[in-house]
Amino acid sequence: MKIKIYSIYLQLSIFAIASGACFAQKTEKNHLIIKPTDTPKDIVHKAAMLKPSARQLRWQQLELTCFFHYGMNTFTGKEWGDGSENPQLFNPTALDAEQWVHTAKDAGIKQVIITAKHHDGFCLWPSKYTEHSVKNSPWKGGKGDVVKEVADACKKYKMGFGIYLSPWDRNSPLYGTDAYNDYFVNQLTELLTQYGRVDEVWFDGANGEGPNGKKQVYDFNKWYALIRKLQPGAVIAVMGPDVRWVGTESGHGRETEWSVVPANNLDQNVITKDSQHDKIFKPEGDMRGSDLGGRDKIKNATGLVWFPAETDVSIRPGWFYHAAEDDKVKSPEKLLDIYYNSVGMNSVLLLNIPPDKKGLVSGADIKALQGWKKLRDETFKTNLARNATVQCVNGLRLNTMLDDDYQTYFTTSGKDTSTTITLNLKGKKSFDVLLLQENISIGQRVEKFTLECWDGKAWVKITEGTTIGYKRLLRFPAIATTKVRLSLSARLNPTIAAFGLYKQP
Ligand code: FUL
Repeated sequence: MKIKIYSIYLQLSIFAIASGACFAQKTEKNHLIIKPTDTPKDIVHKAAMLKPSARQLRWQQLELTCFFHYGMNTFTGKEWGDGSENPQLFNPTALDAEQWVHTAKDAGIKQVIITAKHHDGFCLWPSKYTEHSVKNSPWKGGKGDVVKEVADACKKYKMGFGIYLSPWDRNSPLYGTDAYNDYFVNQLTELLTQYGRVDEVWFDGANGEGPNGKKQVYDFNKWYALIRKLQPGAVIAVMGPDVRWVGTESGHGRETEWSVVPANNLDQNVITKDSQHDKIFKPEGDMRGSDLGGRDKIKNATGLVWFPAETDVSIRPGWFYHAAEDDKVKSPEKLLDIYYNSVGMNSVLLLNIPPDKKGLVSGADIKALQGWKKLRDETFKTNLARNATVQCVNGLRLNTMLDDDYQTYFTTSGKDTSTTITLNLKGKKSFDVLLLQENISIGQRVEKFTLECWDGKAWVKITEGTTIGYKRLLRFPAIATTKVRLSLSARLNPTIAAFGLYKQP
């Protein structure tokens, strides 16, 4: 199963490499063209100037989002249904979407995504366009709508709301024909118009053959244009232009995570039929390598795009609930490790929490989520650098990196791209976590950083890293010191919106 699931992502990467089309709004220029006359230095400068679109910035700041994988598979015990399942099998006895959303909120999660339709084609809302849905199930006498219940719960608890609509549909007789693209547009339209604001639309890359033996050719451009028209604030992931799959399902992102990556074939002359303002480009190159946007990767690019990473992982071994996996729910410590390796590596975490057959998030998952939240809260409650005295010969607005305002930030004067910032901690402080944030609304710039401490005689290295981006967290053996210094080198004047030192419980 794992290999199969993995293969979807492989198809996804190939899509991104070979045929990914992308839209960007004129007013939100999150992409640019490299001119043939641009030198490597010009390209680095351009990369440092690129900014996320408003929808990308909003999404990045969520940090924690979750999936609810729910549907026919919950009742059949499968991970992938083949579409022949009887709708009568879908029969939760105590479905409570408020419990799902509330559980997520209590864990610090800011946005949820419901699997409105998985690969088996079974719709969790009463779609007009198919009989394969909740309307033909015994649940609520066929009058129920899971998508609505989740959307309403999100409104009640002020949570972001997103939909997963599987392009691969193993039930639809139209799959494999042009008519399927219209069917898909109709379903997407229902989801984008009947449930209020949608904040994220999630497409994966699974692409099988229809009953006619033909592989469906997905009309992604049309779907993107529809989403932009009906829900302009929604980010489109991961077979989409706004959010990139991090490249693993382990919950671990990459150490060097650039949100600006090459977008070759960005052609300003190609105007799509759907919008005068949208342009098409094809993100190219290795979407799963260890560094996608370093100097080496961008030097031969013909275009660049802001295309940030999302790390999706399940709290359980499978994406759907299976009672046999109740004792395999990830521990709070494992979830914490995932947090450091996703959010702490310039990515947004998309943690899957699959509700059970009754229609509830099970006790084991709730316990793990609560334990995870407690560990994070205990660690991040006190920034031990908060009252430090900051010194820097070429720095501006030194103290803004210690306040709680992400908008205010430290930067360097003139054209300085590197700097050293010394923080006098006012007494000996013991810590084992470093937090750094760049103000990405200005761009992503830092390429290398080192944290050192004063041992009374000399500066001693504590930790180091490459990219920072929206957030970088590093753990190391506890250090007790009165003074630290942070050295940075960047593509352009670095920005530091937050600097923190913390002690794990
Ligand atoms: C994959 C699917 O095949 C899995 O079932 C799951 O939905 C995962 C998030 O995406 O492509």
